[in-house]
Amino acid sequence: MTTLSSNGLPLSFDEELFTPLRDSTELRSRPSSLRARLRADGCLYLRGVLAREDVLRLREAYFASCDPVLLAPGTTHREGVFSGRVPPGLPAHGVPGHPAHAFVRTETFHRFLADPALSALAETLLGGPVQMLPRRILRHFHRGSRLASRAHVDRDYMDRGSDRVLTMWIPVGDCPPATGGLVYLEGSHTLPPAAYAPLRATGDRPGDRRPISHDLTTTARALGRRWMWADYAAGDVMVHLPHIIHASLDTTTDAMRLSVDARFVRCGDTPDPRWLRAWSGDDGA
Ligand SMILES: O=C(O)CCC(=O)C(=O)O
Repeated sequence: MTTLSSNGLPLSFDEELFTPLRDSTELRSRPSSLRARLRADGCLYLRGVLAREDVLRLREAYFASCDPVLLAPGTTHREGVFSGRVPPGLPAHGVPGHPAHAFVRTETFHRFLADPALSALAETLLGGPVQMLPRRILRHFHRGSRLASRAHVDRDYMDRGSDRVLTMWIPVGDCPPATGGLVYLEGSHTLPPAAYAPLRATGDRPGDRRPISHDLTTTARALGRRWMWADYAAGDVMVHLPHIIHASLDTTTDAMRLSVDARFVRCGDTPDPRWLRAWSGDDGA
């Protein structure tokens, strides 16, 4: 049996804790079925929304902007293979001075996210003209860090505006579970928040009301649900609702995990004001 981990805690990759995400790619040409699937599942796994080459070019551009110490000798920026060494003096992820902070402010990044495939998908799902919120996050994980995203719902991080928000999670490179893919707790968008609130007291951040838990095994067992996973490829896009519980796995491969997450609201809806500025790792939102 394979063992994965999240935030350093081992997780058995078995049928008790995991089940594959339903592939909704074929519904893309049927808007009402696609919307119904999103309501039913709380998320959509869509393959090949973006051109693989465009995604890999973004990966290449980001790693080219990093200190070469980070990359294994003899490998390319596009591969993004970790050398095992973090550049000395590297600031915390996404804060000024870290390459991710500069990269989300580049024309290359803006052009990538302006791909009409993304806005067209959001318009189909939200049923009208949309706006992508300016706070777009670039996440970068490497093996050995034992860092991953804790189980959470997006609404707890953006609760000062309309909850008619869609998140798109875009792996920037192939991303099987061992590279640190996103996982979703099945049917959890229908749970009342009171059902998972007690888990916060058992997590590693009991003073923070936003993350639910760093412990994905306990979360799955306490709520009697499995984590839905996929073997993501460059070009795939996940869409999810703000009330579904999700988390990420640790990166244990040599290939580094790079991803972007962006949010859409309907034009005319009031967005959370904290999401109207470019992302910075220290913006507290
Ligand atoms: O990429 C991650 O680890 C977390 C992403 C996430 O939580 C989101 O896109 O809502």
